[in-house]
Amino acid sequence: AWNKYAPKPFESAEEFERETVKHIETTLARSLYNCDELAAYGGTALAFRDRLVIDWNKTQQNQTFADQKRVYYLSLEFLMGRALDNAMLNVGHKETAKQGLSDLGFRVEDIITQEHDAALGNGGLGRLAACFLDSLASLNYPAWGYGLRYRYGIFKQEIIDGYQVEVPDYWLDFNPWEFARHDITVDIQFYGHVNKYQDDEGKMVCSWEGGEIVQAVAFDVPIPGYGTPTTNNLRLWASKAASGEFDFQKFNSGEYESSVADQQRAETISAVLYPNDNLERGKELRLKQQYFWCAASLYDIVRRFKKSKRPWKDFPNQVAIQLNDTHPTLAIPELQRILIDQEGLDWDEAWSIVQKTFGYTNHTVLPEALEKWSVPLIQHLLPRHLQIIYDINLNFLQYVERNNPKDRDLLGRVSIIEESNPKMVRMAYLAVIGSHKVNGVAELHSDLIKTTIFKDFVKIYGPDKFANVTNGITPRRWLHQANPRLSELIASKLGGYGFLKDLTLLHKLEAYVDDKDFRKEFQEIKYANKVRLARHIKEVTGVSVNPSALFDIQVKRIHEYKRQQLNIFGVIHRYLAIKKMSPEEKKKMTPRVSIFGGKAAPGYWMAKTVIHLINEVGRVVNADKDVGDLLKVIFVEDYNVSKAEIICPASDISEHISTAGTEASGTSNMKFVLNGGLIIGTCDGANIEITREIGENNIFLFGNLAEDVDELRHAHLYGNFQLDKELESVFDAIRSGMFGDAGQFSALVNGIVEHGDYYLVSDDFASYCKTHDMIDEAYKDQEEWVTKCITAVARMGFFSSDRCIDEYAEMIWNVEPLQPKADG
Ligand code: 26W
Repeated sequence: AWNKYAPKPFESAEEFERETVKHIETTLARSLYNCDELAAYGGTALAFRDRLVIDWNKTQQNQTFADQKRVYYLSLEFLMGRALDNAMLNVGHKETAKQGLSDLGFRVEDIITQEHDAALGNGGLGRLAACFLDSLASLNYPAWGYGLRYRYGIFKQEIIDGYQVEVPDYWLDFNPWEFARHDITVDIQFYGHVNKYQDDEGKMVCSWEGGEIVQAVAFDVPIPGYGTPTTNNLRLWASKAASGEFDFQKFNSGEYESSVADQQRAETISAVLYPNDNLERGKELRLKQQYFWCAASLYDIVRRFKKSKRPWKDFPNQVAIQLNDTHPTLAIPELQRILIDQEGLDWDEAWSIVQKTFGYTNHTVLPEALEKWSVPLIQHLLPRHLQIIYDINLNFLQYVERNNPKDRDLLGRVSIIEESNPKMVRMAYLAVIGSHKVNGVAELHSDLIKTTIFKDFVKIYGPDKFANVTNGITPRRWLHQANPRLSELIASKLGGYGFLKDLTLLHKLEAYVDDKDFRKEFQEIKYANKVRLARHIKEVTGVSVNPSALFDIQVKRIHEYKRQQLNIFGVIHRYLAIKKMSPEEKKKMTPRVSIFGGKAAPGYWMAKTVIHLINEVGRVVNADKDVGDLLKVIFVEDYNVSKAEIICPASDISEHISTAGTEASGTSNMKFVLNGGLIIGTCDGANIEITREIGENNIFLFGNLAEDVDELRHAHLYGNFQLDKELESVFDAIRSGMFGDAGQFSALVNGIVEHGDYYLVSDDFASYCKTHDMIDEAYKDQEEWVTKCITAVARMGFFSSDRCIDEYAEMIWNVEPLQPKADG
C-alpha cells in the first residue's frame, strides 16, 4: 500500500467479503438479505476500485512531480467494454474474490457479466483507442486519454423478424468506474463574432466575443496497467449549461419549461455517440461535439503546462498530442488561437509549436469517410477558427508556391479549402499540415495514403513526414481475459505469464507444436470455447449448433467494403450445392456453422439489407431437413466488446474479406489468430503482415490485389462486366423467392449486376468459393490443422498493442516511460 491508511491487498477471502459487504450495505444501501447479482457486482467493483484509486492517485502525483513529457490521446471514441475483470487482473487477487463471492453464494463469472459495456465507440478505431490506453498504462507511459462522456453509447441492436432495430444504450445509471470532477470545468464558447483592435503596444489583436457558453465538466476513469501500479487517467467531458447562461430570471418568473429547455440543449452536446462508421454526414451537432471536446481538452493541457512556468517554446517538449483520425483536427486551430490571441505569441512562433505538438493517425482512405466541414457552418459556429484556418492555408499555399513555382494545379489540389459550393474545409489536409508526423495503421495502408489521398503532400514535405505504425491488440483482454484456459496453457509451457507483457515470447510455443499432450489440450480448449459460444447462440437464437462443426465467423461493422454480402452469397452457394448432393457426397462434407455479427449504421440502408438477407437465409437453411448439421447460419445480435470476448476464442476460421485496399488494418483478424483460429482473407490491411509473420501456409488468402482494383472497376463501367456463373445461380435462387420476397434484396443484387460492382464481389467470388473448399479439405486433417493453429499463435507476438505504443513513443511522441515509485 502507498501509505498506512491505504487498503491492503485482499489477504483472504474473508477480507474481500467484509469490504464487499460493507459497500453493499453502506455505499449501495442494500440489505444483504436481498442482495442480487447486480448488488454483488456493485460491492465487488467498489472493493476493487478502492485499491485502484490508491494507485491512481499515486501515479498522478508521481507524474506531476516528475513533470516529464506526457502523451495526450484525443479520441472521440473509446470502446472500453467491461472494466471489472480487467481491474481484477491488474489489481490482482481475482482468486481471492472468486472464493469470497462463492462464500456469499455467487459465481465470479455471473458477477462480472452484470456490468454494462462502456460502448463509447463504433468499431475498430474506438477499440484501438481502448487497447492503446491499456498498453500505455502497462508500459508506464505518462499518458492521458481525452474523450466525450456520451450519455448514450453505440445503440443496442435487436433483430426483430430478421431486421435490425436500434435501441438506445443508456449505460450510466450505475457506473462505479467514473469520478465526476465537478470542480474541474471549462467554459466553451460557440457562435459570436471576432473583434480586431490595437492593444496597448499598438499590436493588432483579435478577440472572439459574444455567442453562447456551454460548460464542460470532467469525468475521470482510472486506467490500470498490467503488472505495474501505474494507473493512468481517461478524462471524459460532459456538457452542461454554464451557470451564467442558465436563465434564472426565466425560472423565477415561472417560465420553468423554457429555462429547463436551455439546460437540456446544452446537455445535448455530449448526449449521444454518432453511430456512423466510415461515413461523414456534416451535422452541426457533430461539429459542436468536436469543438467542445477539443477546446476543453486543450484548456486542460495548457493549464497543466502553465503550472510548470516553462517558456512556451518548451511546450512541445512537455506535450505530445495524438489525433485519432481527423475528428479532433479542430485542436490545431484551437491551440494556434490560444497561443496568438490569448498568450500573445506571434504567428510563426505559435505555428512552430503547434506543428511540433501534434501527430495525426489516419484510419481510412474511403472517400465518403474523409471529413469535410462547410465553410458557412464553421463561420457561424467558430468564426475565429475559420479566420485562423484561412491564415494557415494562406501561409501553407505560399510555401508550396515558393517551392513549386511551375505547378499551378498543385495549389488547388492541396488547398485546405475545397472550392465547391458551399466551400468546404478538408480536415485531413489541415491535420497533415498541422502535424509533424502522419501515420497509417498497417503497411499497405500507410503506402496507400502516400500514393493516393496525400500524394501531393509527400511531394511537398518529403516522405519522412509519413510513417507506419501497424495496429495491435492488448493480449491482456484479448488472450488472458477472453481465453483464460489458453492463457494458462501457454503459461504452463513458457514458465509463467511473461508473454502477457512481452508477447514475442510466444515464439517459444513452437517447440511444443509436436507435443502430443499440448496439442490435445489446445484442441480441447478450442472445443470448450466453441461449446461456450454454442450455448450463447442457443440462448439468444434458439438454434442448436454442433460444436464439432467448423465454426466460420465474420463479426465487424456491416459495410459494403467489408463484404458480408460476399460471405452470405458464398453461404447460399454452399446451400445450393448441399441440396444437390447424394447421401455419399454429404458424408464427405465438412459440417459448418456460418456465424455473423455486427451493427449497421441506422441510416445505411444497404447494410441493413445485408443483415436482413443473412437472417432470411438462416431461417430457411436452419429449418431444412436435407441440410441438418451440414450447414447452420447464425446472426448473433448486438455484437460488442463483451460478445467479442466470447466469439473470438471460438473460431476455426474467421473472415477478413474486404475489397483489397479498403480496410486500413483490421484488428479482429489479430484477435482470432491469437486465440487459435485461422483466417480466410484478402491481401488487405494487416492480413498481409499477419501472413508474413505466421507463414503463408497458415492462412487462406484469396482475391484480387489492391493494385488491380482500379482497372477492374474501370472495366466494369465500360461494359466489360462478366457476372461470375456461380454467383449468377445464387442470384437466381434469391430472385426465385427462396429467401422470401425477392424485391427486398434487389438493390443488393443490382448493385453488382447493373451498377458496376464497386466492391468486386463478382470478380472475387470464384476464388473465394474455391478457398472455402480448400478449408473444408484442410479441416478434415485435424492433425495438420492444429499444427497450423499452434504455429500461427506462436508467431503472433508482433501484434501486441504494446509494440505499437513503443513505436509511437519513439517515432512520433519522443516520450519515455516513468517508472512507478516503490511502495512507501
Ligand atoms: C466521420 C465518420 C467516421 C467515423 C469513424 C469516419 C471514420 C471513422 C473511423 C476512422 C472508422 C474506423 O473505425 N476505421 C478503422 O480503424 C481501425 C483502427 O485503425 C482499423 O483497423 C480499420 O481497418 C478501420 O476501418
